[in-house]
Formats: sequence, structure tokens, C-alpha cells
Amino acid sequence: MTHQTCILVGAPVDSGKRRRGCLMGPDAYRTAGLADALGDLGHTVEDRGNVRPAPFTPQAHAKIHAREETIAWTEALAAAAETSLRDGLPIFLGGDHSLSLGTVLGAMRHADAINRPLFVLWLDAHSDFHTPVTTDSGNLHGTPLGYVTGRSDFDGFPAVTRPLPQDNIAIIGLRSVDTAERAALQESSIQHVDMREIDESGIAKPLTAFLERVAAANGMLHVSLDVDFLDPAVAPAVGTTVPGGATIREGHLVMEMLHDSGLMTSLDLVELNPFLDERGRTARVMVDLAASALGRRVFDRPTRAY
Ligand code: HAR
Ligand code: MN
Ligand code: MN
Ligand code: MN
Repeated sequence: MTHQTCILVGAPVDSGKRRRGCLMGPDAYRTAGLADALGDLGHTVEDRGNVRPAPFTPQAHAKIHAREETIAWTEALAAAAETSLRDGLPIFLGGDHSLSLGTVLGAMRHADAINRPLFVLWLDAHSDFHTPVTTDSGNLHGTPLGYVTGRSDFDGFPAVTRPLPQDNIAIIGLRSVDTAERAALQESSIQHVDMREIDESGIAKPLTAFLERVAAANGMLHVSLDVDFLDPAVAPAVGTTVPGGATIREGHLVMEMLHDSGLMTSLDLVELNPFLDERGRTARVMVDLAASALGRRVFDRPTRAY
């Protein structure tokens, strides 16, 4: 197994929606033993503490919730992502999914700087493909994929000078897609995999197809794992539960395949709301999934015939 320098970057972002609590996420992951779990796998683990946004002046918006705060987080996290990617494999401890406006932007800058294409795997019940104009809720955690692909109307946010190509994105786990997002997604070349496809064909098949494309392009791979990718029965600590999600084993299989591929270069753990958790069980599930992505397994794949 390849040794990695895992860099833990706390991103206590709570501005991407109205319900509060995701700001406790980084400390919940620390309490659940993320650093030890990765260290036990032989990796070097460096916890850089929590990122903080620069001061901002909140303005009242009719529609968009906490826009200035989210802009400040985007700038701070893009810088943190770009820096940490030079030194190792960053794991961003969220925080709600609006943190990915920053982490993916930073990963895009880093990939540009070293002349490699960036790919993004989005594990989520939601497509998060809104713009500030198409969103009904006004919650910016529903917009990161719209932002990084260069959709319009992100006024005041850092300019996305070289948008992420739609072809470089796969969203897996979909079961809650708003009307405006569905129309935009269907016109796009984003690989979008809903729960029915997973039920019928298994989760390995679309993931393998995507990972083959990443490998063929010598791509970097940013993985964004939303707690609500999982079924709420196994991961209840999230504000936007949607029934019918991935099982624990589907989650681990994705992570194990990511590790075997050797392709993952950065990871977001997002939307954990410890205020909604039951004795830390969702935090522990997410730590276990991260460990699988970094090489934890029961046995190596059998090489003998049965
Ligand atoms: N599509 C809905 C909205 O824009 C819900 C978005 C929920 N997003 C997350 N992350 N929880 O996936 O409000
Ligand atoms: Mn999300
Ligand atoms: Mn979601
Ligand atoms: Mn389509």
C-alpha cells in the first residue's frame, strides 16, 4: 500500500444553508479518531487545524442566504486547498457542502499549475448544480457544481477562469434533483447516476467507467462525500436526509475501489451535523469510510481460485 501524507484541514462552514450545526463537524471527526485511523494504516497524518474566513460584511439578500460569508469561505478554502495539495493528500473536514466551492476551486488551480486535468467524483443524494438564480431555497450548499463548471450569476465569488469540464464529473447516488437542475443536468455531459441505476446495475459499474476515464487522462481526482449519499438509517446526522440512499457496503465498496485505483488526490467530508447525531455514529461511519479510501480492508483481494 502506498504511503500518503494525509493533511487534515478543518472547514467548519455553516453558511450554505439555514439549519445550523455543521460547524461542529471538524471536531466530531477528530473526536471519532480520524487521525489515528489513518495513522494506523501507515500514513503520515498532519492536522493543520481549522481554516478561518477573512472578515466579511454581511448584507441582507432577498433570496441568497449568507452570501458574503460563503464568498469569504470560498476564498480562504481555495487558498488552503491549493497549498495543501502541494504537500500531500488533503482531507477537508466539513462543514456543509458550500465548502466545496472553495476546495474544488483550489484543486482546479493546483491541477492547472502542474498541468494535469482535474476530475471530480460527487457522492450525494443531490446534484448541487444550482446557480444563485436557479436555486429555490437560496442555500448555497446546493450550488458548488454549478460554480466550478462556470455557470453564470455567481457575482462576487472568485472568478472561475478555467471552468471544470462537465466531462470530468460524475455524480453518484442521486435521488433528490430539483426541476431546474434536472433540465441543466440532462443537457450536460456530467455522468449522473441515480439510485435506480445503482439498484439495477450495482454501484461498481458506473464507478469503474468513471475511474477508467480519470486514469486514461492521468487526472487528479477530487472526491466529495456528502453524508446524505448514505441512507439516513445508517447516517442520520445530516439536515437533508433523503430515504433510499447507499448502504454501508455500497459506501465502503466505492471507497475501497478508490483506494485500489490509486487515483484520489483530495477528499471532502461534508454535511455532517453532529447536533443531529446519535452518540457519534454518523461521525464514526464517515471516519470508517475515509479509512477505506486510504486502504483499510479485511483481506487483500483473493488471488486464488475457489
Ligand atoms: N436542491 C436543494 C436546494 O438547492 C437541496 C440541496 C441540498 N444540498 C445538500 N447537499 N444538502 O447535497 O436547496
Ligand atoms: Mn451535497
Ligand atoms: Mn446532499
Ligand atoms: Mn443525461
